[in-house]
Amino acid sequence: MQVNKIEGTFNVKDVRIGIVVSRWNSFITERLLEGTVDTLRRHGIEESRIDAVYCPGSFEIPLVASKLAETGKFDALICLGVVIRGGTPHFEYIATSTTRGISDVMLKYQIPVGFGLLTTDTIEQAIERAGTKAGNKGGEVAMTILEMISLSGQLDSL
Ligand code: RBF
Repeated sequence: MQVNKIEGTFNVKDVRIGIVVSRWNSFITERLLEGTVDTLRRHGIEESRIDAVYCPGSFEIPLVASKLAETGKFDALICLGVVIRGGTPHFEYIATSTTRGISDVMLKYQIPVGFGLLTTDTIEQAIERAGTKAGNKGGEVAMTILEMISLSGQLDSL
């Protein structure tokens, strides 16, 4: 193919990343945070360039992300939360509103915002995705964010 192919790499330098962590289901969100920071660190991002901001629950994530983005100090944000169905309609409300809110922040502020919100039927499924059977989604979202920082930089200088 002779097209100009534009794609991100995982090689990004001197960036500042903000992570929003929900305290609800904190024993799982802390594992997601560990996975995120470990992956960023192994790709050359110094921990001093990573800020982790805690909020009460997933519902609060979009506001915190929005305030961080508003500072203009972050190249990207990563949002971490765990919403477990648990048989109440709250699951749908919280999951839907948080998802939409995170997406809104990304589009409004034009910076990559990683979606690390686990939405599961059971607590076991959430544990599986936070460093056990199904890997660590925190690490996966960190990889996505590195790629998106790289891609955004290239698109900004087209
Ligand atoms: N927050 C989460 O991050 N994950 C949840 O699974 C979760 N479940 C909730 C269930 C109920 C019934 C309520 C009232 C709140 C829940 N929250 C959950 C907290 C929510 O995100 C928010 O912090 C609070 O509703 C306060 O605004």
